This record gives sequence, C-alpha cells and structure tokens, in this order.
Amino acid sequence: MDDLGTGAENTWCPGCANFGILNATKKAVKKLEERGVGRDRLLMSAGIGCHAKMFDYLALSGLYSLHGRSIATAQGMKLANPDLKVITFVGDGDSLGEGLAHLMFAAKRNADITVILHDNGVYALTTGQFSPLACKGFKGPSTPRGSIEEPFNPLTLMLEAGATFVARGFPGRQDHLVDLMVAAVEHEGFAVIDVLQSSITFHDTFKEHNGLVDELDHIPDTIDDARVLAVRRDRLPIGIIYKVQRPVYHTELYGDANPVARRKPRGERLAAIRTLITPRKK
Ligand SMILES: Cc1ncc(C[n+]2csc(CCOP(=O)(O)OP(=O)(O)O)c2C)c(N)n1
Ligand SMILES: [Mg+2]
Repeated sequence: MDDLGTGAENTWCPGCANFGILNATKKAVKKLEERGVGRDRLLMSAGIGCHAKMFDYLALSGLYSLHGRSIATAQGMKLANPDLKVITFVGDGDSLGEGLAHLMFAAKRNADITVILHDNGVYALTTGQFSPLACKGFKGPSTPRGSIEEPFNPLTLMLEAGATFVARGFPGRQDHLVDLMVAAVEHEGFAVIDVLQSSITFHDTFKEHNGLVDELDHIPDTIDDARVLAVRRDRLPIGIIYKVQRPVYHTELYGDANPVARRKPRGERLAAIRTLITPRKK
C-alpha cells in the first residue's frame, strides 16, 4: 500500500480505467504537496457509483455523499472553510442525471471546487444502463435495442453554464492527466475535467479513445475557439479547453471570511442567540 492508499479491498473490474484516475490523483496530490498545497488542505467528496469508490481507496479527508449530491456537498465544504481545496469525484449518471442542476449551478456561480467527471457513458455500478453521456445506439439492459437519444456534450454544457476552467483528460495519458488535475486544483474557481474513463465491462471505449485523443499545445484564447474544440468528433482534443478568471462564489458571498477559522467562541455565540430570541421590550 502506498501512502495515499487506504488498504480497502478494491472491487473495480480488473482493467478499469478508474485505476488510471486513482493513480493520476495520487500523483497529483503529491505534486500539489511539492507546490505548497499539503494534503491536509485537500478535501474530497464523491457521489455514488463505481467512480465514487475513489473515496474508499484514496486516503484524503472528506465526505461520501449521496447519488447526485456530491457537488452540493463539495460546495458546502468549501463555503465552510475556504482555505481548503475541494475535489469532487462524480459519475456521468451522478452529475448529469440525478445531480445535473447542482453541476450547472456550481459552474454558474463559479464555486471554487474541482470536479473530476468519470465519463464512462454508462451507469456502471448498477450494471450497464444508459446514462446521460451514453452514445446514441448504446446497448444495455435498459436500452436493449440501442439508445435512441443523443448524449449531452459535457464540455459545451459547462462552457455555457459559466465554468471558468474546462478540460478533458484521458487515463491512457497519465502524466498529462496528472498535470490537468494539478492545474484544476490550483485554478481559483469552478474547474471541471471530463475524464474519458471507459468501463471495461459495460462500455469499453479505451482503444477508440486512445486512437482519437490529441494533446492540445495551448489553451484557446476565446470561448468561441473552446466551443469549436469541444464539439469535435473526428479527433478528441485533451487538455485545458477553456480558462478564465472570474470572482469566486465564496468571496463574493463573504469576502475573505472563513466561518471555521473565525468562528466566535461558544459563549459569544450563545449570547448572540440569546439576544436574538429575547423578546424586545415595547
Ligand atoms: C438517489 C439514488 N438513485 C439511484 C441510486 C442507484 N444508483 C447507484 S449508482 C447509480 C448509477 C451510477 O452511475 P454513474 O454516476 O455514471 O457512476 P459509475 O458507476 O458509472 O461510475 C445508480 C442509479 C442511488 N444509489 N441513489
Ligand atoms: Mg458512469
């Protein structure tokens, strides 16, 4: 067991790309430490699904959330203690089905969190139903004749919602994914990495993606250029597709206050409550 492992038995299918995401995350945590962000300042949340087992296998503090509520949980943690860097691991069913509104509004308000989207285009833990990112024609137990719907494009959705850091990564390009994770955590604002995950059992896209990914050599200058990259299907650009600086939610809400660090002593808090509930004399 390495020093970021937990010793928990791993139940992912052998060959699952989630192993690549876990390894990349561990490397990213170590890089962040070298760059001054200690693991005591990193906090994670996870949804429910195969992706969410990141929580079981990664020795970071955090909260195992509900299905679709991981992003809301992450925002709460950041608001409670803005000195922390919060990473949330979400599935495509988790964040674009059950929790779509949380994803969209977190991007809209530029919540200062990092979202790692395990994009396997399937509900993997529940054994292969089609998901919001399942490709048209995808066959599974809930779509035996093939899905008749087009999937969402998570990159364009995030660009339109107001995300200030939008990237795509591929576990087969491990070092590249590590650097993306480091950049996403260091970004001040809402950062999302769409990770082309591939579920070896229910939606194996590894070879296809491996042949299509191209590492970007620069960050596009405008959102229009980002949109062009985001909709490409002939090739799959990986890297930072869009990055811009905008005020973040917690500072807009309460400046540089930190509710945890600057909490008043218990006695003072009780006195304030007493004042509030004591009837005023007429
Ligand atoms: C509120 C709620 N609805 C449904 C479920 C059942 N459920 C558990 S995991 C899952 C799908 C997970 O798919 P995804 O988020 O894509 O994660 P993956 O397993 O593919 O990583 C579902 C529907 C649940 N646990 N809670
Ligand atoms: Mg999934």
